Amino acid sequence: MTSPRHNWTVDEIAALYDQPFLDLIYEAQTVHRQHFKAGEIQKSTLLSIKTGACSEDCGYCPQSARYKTAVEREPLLDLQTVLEKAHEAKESGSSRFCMGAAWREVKDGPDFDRVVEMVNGVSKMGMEVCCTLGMINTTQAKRLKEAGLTAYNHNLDTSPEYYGDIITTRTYEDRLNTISNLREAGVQLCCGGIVGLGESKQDRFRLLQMLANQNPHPESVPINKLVAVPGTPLSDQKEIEILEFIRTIATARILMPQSFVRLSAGRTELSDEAQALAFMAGANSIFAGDKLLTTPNPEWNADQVLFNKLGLKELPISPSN
Ligand code: SAM
Ligand code: DTB
Ligand code: SF4
Repeated sequence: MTSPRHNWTVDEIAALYDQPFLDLIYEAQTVHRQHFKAGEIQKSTLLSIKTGACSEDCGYCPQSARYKTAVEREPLLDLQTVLEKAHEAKESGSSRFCMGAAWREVKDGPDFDRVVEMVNGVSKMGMEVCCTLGMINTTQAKRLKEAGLTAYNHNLDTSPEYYGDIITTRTYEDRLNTISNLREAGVQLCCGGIVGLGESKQDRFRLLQMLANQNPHPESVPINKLVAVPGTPLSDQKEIEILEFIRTIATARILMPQSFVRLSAGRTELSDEAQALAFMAGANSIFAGDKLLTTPNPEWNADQVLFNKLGLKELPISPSN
């Protein structure tokens, strides 16, 4: 049994990532089976509760007010609408409901009060509940936790070195501070990044190192493949080679053996075979439902067919929730 480490060097990560592909997948699957039941995949449903008009300049994001994209801005949804969506998600087999807001940061006031009510309502439905609302302080994080929040998503996105090429309106340090505020509040962390932003392999290693050297590891690690959205600065970014994407997932699995590794954005561009490889490489969570926040995701039925073909099972909601 491999126990989690928090002192990975870039050279060690490079050696894992660059080993012969079959050896890498075998190692990742071996580690995976030491900690998880093979073939059990956790499904999360995403809902954008506040869409577009974001002040930040994240180069990949269709919700930034700085880029002309097809995203239509929408104010914060009302409580009832959100609870109905959560109910539908539960009925369709999701064990976790994640609400995302196109905010730079959480601001105290009526909107945040409403989000706290949403968290409370979803939690009472017996689902795991997750939020991604931008930067947050410890007091706000504690309020969400008391309302029933299971986890908070805040990504590092890429390496500290490449970060400034992608986002200029907040720093890597800001992200690390939010992560430490969440830990201080005792909230579980969902923290990962994006590949295919034009980063080098070295940047990918550094992102993985920044994630894996956190102690404890983030409980879930979303690995997003860039969705190149027209109108964003990265709209013409060349797609990352799928096998490199799979290598990233497999390396994440080996580095963070007890974390849920989530095959996140970009699934619509993956074939069934590529997704099967990602599961083989240790991914054990997906976003389910036909929409991520603003971009498409595979339809419910398509996922059902894939699960049947591969003999995968949905992870049930844990009894503590
Ligand atoms: N506004 C909050 C924030 O930035 O933390 C929460 C929502 S934001 C959309 C959540 C994450 O989605 C980003 O950190 C990024 O990793 C991911 N994301 C956004 N647009 C994406 C895209 N086009 N392709 C892949 N991942 C994307
Ligand atoms: C994460 O790492 N990926 C999800 C979730 N956390 C919030 C978001 C992906 C967004 C993809 C672009 C969009 O749909 O707007
Ligand atoms: Fe705003 Fe988040 Fe999109 Fe950045 S990723 S522009 S902070 S919604």
